[in-house]
Amino acid sequence: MNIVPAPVSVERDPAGDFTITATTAISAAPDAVPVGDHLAAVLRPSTGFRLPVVRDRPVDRGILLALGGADPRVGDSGYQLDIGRQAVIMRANMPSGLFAAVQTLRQLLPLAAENGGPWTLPGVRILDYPRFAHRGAMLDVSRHFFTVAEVKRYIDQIAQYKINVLHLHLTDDQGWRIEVRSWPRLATVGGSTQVGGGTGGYYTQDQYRELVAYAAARYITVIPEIDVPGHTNAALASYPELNRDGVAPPLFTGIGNAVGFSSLHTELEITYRFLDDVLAELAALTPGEYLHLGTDEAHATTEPEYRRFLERVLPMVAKRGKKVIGWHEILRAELPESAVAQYWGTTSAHKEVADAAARGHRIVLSPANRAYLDMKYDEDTPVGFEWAGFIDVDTAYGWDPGSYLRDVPESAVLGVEAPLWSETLSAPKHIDLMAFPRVPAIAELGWSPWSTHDWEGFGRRLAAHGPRWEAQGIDFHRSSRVAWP
Ligand code: NGO
Repeated sequence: MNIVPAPVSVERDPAGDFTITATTAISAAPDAVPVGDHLAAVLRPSTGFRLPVVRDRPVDRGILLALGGADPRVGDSGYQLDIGRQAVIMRANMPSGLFAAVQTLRQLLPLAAENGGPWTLPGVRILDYPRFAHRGAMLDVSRHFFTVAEVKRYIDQIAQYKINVLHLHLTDDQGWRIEVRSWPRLATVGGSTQVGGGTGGYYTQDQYRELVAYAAARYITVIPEIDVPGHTNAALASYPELNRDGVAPPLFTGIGNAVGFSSLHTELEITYRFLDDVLAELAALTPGEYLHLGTDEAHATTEPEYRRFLERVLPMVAKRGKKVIGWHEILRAELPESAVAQYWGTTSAHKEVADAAARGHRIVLSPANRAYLDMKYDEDTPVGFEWAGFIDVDTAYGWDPGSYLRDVPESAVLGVEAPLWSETLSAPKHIDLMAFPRVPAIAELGWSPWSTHDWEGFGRRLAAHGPRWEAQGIDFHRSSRVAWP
């Protein structure tokens, strides 16, 4: 069995194989009907079977989605999956757990099930739940814009690996990608281009809501990022009044070595009116608990300015009932304990981050030399950067989030996240290439118990996913570290 991420425990029962047939039905607890529908939607096109979803009715030979009655260890996100000759039974405490069970079930079907038959599932008893609460993927839609359909496609890809957070990097120097009704030029001007020029794009609030709902239906929470005070050229270019001299700089379509060149003006009062408006609209679009403020590489802001800026902006998030997350530079400011720092450094010791963990802050780990999906695999990778080194899939997989940063204990680690920055990524096929097979590696670090960690075994399981990705049209990187079939 080639389940990724590896489950907590799997017991095989060779006598218990279950075959999905034309008469198989799916019976779901009332609150689990949407998950039952999702399962049916995955299975129907390939099997051609009807697979009716019934509400909580006993079915003769069928697939059962039950809420409650699971081993207490499964918590909110885990599940039990029992496959026997007569039935497939999934049990969880919450629908999100059943959704995770469905992802496992999907991987247990023979590959033929992505385009043929027969549809036999191996007899198993699986108990499974995540190691970390936050298992994220970040997509930079600012440097290059990705359409709603393209982001949905990525959501579908990552959902299969039990990722539960999609962090959208919505603003940067090269583009502002979310409609803000009180400051409309942000999107219409700031979103009108991208790296290399071209038309860029932005999400209307309705489109953005649609993305959030699409993710939520897959138990993925969207964390929106408005990157401030640096990385703000697109905003400054949209509104002259945000600039000290009242003159808007030109739109920026480069990549440039001048990272961090732009900054909101921390001494201008309009800066704070602007951000209060933006964050009000963003909070209203966000069912999740976090708003991401970026806060990285504010090289054009002095230390006291940076601190005073955040002192003014942090309450704007809090008063809307949201918590703040920022890249780890945010720790330079005075923060509420609920603030989360996202570590993107390249060393395995970081004093400010360790001190923050000791003060009670939770940390999301995105070490750039392990988890950055925009790093090349090797010198032949056609897109990407190499400033944090080459990251082949064994490197992406080969670290323990629970002990990676010195003096950051596992209890302080909220989870892991794989950022995909898009300076060099102009097409969905580039997302495929950079995310696969590394996203499954980071997903496994976030989900699976450390006791399952084993590069050989992971590489073997991963290899079996290659043909599945092919069947799904994912143009993945055939890393030489993996013996693809
Ligand atoms: C850095 C920088 C981003 C770049 C990225 C490229 C962070 C947090 N800030 O990561 O603006 O896009 O590297 O790898």
